[in-house]
Amino acid sequence: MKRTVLITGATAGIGKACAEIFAAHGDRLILTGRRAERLASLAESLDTDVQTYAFDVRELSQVQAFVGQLEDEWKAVDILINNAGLAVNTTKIQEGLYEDWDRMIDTNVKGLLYITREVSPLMIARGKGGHIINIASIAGKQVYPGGNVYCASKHAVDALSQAMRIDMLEHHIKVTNIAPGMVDTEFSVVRYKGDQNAADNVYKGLDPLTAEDVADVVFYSAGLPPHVTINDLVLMPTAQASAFHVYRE
Ligand code: NDP
Ligand code: 8X3
Repeated sequence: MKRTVLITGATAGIGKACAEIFAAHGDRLILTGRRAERLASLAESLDTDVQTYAFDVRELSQVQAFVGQLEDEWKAVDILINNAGLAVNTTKIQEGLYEDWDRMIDTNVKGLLYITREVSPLMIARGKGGHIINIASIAGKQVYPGGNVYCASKHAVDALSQAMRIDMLEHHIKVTNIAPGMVDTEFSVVRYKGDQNAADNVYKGLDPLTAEDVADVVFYSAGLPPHVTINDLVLMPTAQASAFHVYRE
């Protein structure tokens, strides 16, 4: 049966790959992100029912307006993939830029909370359970040099996944925390503020995960029987053993 899947951050990387794999299996999609033109061309390329909404997850009023606009039949969200997120910069705390910190905390923590706060009551009201999949990170398990505020924001996601699982237990809502290591997406270009060279260096000499690799795991997690939940899953490129151990040729 077709499921309704809401994906944040579907304009690029992991979110886009998730849209593609769920669509290929016949699920219908609500796709969000800030770049409207990317959402439109993605929707155009997918052979399934798609609704797109361009807004900024950092803005509570925009999140509420988005959920308010959903037609009743689209309010029946089965799976919420909280994926929108970013890292900005690798400066030390004593040299950090407040605007970088705000972008990370407002997007990765508050944005994820706003979406979850607005969407989870829709799941609960239906009384049919549901599934929230949070895209966390190895940065939510370990703190590495230059990671500081990004790592803190992803540790918060890890904690919020645990909290959601407790709070929504009685409503049969699954909560899956997915923690990838290095994935070659636009992530590093964003982190290094458009410096493609710096971004390329992150993945130099190793075979990183692709967005599709992560999407495969998300899709698998979403397909388990109702009584089975993956609570927490760390996935890495084989060349990465931890946030600190990477083997480069
Ligand atoms: P990308 O930069 O390729 O994609 C990020 C997505 O998030 C884009 O669709 C972007 O859309 C969206 N986004 C960012 N800020 C906002 C915002 N304020 N409002 C709405 N949407 C927003 O990176 P990834 O695909 O790699 O990242 C996806 C998630 O995976 C993030 O949470 C990231 O932290 C996590 N992750 C990434 C890893 C990696 O190595 N790449 C490893 C572990 C976790 P738009 O700009 O159009 O708004
Ligand atoms: C992104 C992966 O290792 O840069 O979350 O933190 S890492």
